[in-house]
Amino acid sequence: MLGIRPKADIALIGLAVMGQNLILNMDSKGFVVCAFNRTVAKVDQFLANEAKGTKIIGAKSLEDMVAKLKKPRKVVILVKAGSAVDEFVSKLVPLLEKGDIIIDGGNSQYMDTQRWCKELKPTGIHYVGMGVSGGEDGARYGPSLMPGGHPAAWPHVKPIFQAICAKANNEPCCDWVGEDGAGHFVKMVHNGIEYGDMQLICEAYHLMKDVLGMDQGEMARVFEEWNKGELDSFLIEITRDILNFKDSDGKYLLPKIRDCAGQKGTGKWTGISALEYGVPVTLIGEAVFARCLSALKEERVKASGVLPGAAGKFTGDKKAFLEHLRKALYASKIISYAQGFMLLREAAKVHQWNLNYGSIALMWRGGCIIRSVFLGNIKDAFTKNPQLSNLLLDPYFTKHIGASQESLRQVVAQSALVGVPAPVFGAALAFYDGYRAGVLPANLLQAQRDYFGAHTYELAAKPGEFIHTNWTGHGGNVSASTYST
Ligand code: 2AM
Repeated sequence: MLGIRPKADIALIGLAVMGQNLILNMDSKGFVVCAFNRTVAKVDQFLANEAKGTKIIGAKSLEDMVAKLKKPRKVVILVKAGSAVDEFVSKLVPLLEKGDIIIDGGNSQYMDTQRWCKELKPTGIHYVGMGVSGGEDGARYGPSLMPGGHPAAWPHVKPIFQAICAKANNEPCCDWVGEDGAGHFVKMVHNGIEYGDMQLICEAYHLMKDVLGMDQGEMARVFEEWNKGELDSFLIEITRDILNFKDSDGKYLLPKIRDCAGQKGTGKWTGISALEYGVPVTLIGEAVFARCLSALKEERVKASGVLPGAAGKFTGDKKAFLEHLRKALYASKIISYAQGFMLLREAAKVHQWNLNYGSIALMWRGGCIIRSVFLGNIKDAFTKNPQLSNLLLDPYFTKHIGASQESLRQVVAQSALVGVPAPVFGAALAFYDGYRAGVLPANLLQAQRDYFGAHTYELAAKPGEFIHTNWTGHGGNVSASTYST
């Protein structure tokens, strides 16, 4: 390689559509990108087709790629999460030197990113785990980028990532998230919230269709209206378009689609984290389970002919109910995001990540699937008060949940009476009433635990002092300090 002056600003490994589009995006912003892929033939194909006429260069091997990079070298890996990332990082490390930067832009689990950060620390090679959201279009024209890892990497990659990311009110939807796995953790929670938002919209559609008997054109017009107000968001907008979409036979496509949801696992991982950190992220959990239930198509069809439903029919005012539905969706969104930020806060505490919640809201404000006007209000709330313990307690959101919670009750009650499932609306309301309850029935729960397992309890008047009662007269007076069920 002697005599060849390295000219690439950054390299990207992984020429699937996201990788190709990110490269084209970086190229369009003036950066010289070197492309590489496991199946090397794809590099030439890419250069001859999508990348034709650009400044993009290709590499024939990892060594070739590294030689073409300016220092400190920056390498983005965008391949299948898991072993493919591990393989590339392992191969790259011996080729790189202190100060070089590896950025994993795939959907890796945050624990994998934590592991690599720890492992590479002694080498001086900086590791970054970066959440990328926005799909193919986002990658090409402006994704939401959530980088975290070794902070020393940030000044070097910042100019590139903030140039290619989405902008919201001229501010970049990309900022440094935090240490080790923070970027991928935030991306995971983003995806979980996406599950919740989508399921809420699906439940609203279900209620419009089966409670109000609306046709698709009518529903599309309602979503069109909703998109002009507080609910203004990418997901509401595409729902309107999906409802309006007609197949080649001139009929609506949506009713022809099998009602079985798929999933790739990021919602599930948010749920697992919620359980692990003990944070009641009920809405996302219920959204994941709603997908699981939808997948039981054959069983559901069989049960539909056997199990009786509700006797009730909707007799109320359609227009009023639609307004309840809009407000219920808004209230549930506030609750869902409050839960998501609760999870971020707890994980940050455990891992000592210094998260900036306002900046996370801004990263999600544009470019990604959950982008919405609403996230601008969340950003404002955390900017005003970075120590805000819960979004529901921010004056703006307290006021708005106050104005919409009655509607959420109407929707949950009505759906129960007519037998149309609305599990995520229900989860939102149950959390809300639980969170605002000064007293919960956990006194009985503690008594039960102490009754059968001598797990002890505290008296309300003496918190912190654990005592045991001999409830039956024939049990012992010894409490169980290690036994736990
Ligand atoms: P490929 O084109 O050689 O299959 C999305 O699948 C991207 O991840 C592609 O660039 C693909 O490379 C890459 N990829 C998938 N599995 C891989 C593995 N086990 N090792 C390396 N790259 C992999």
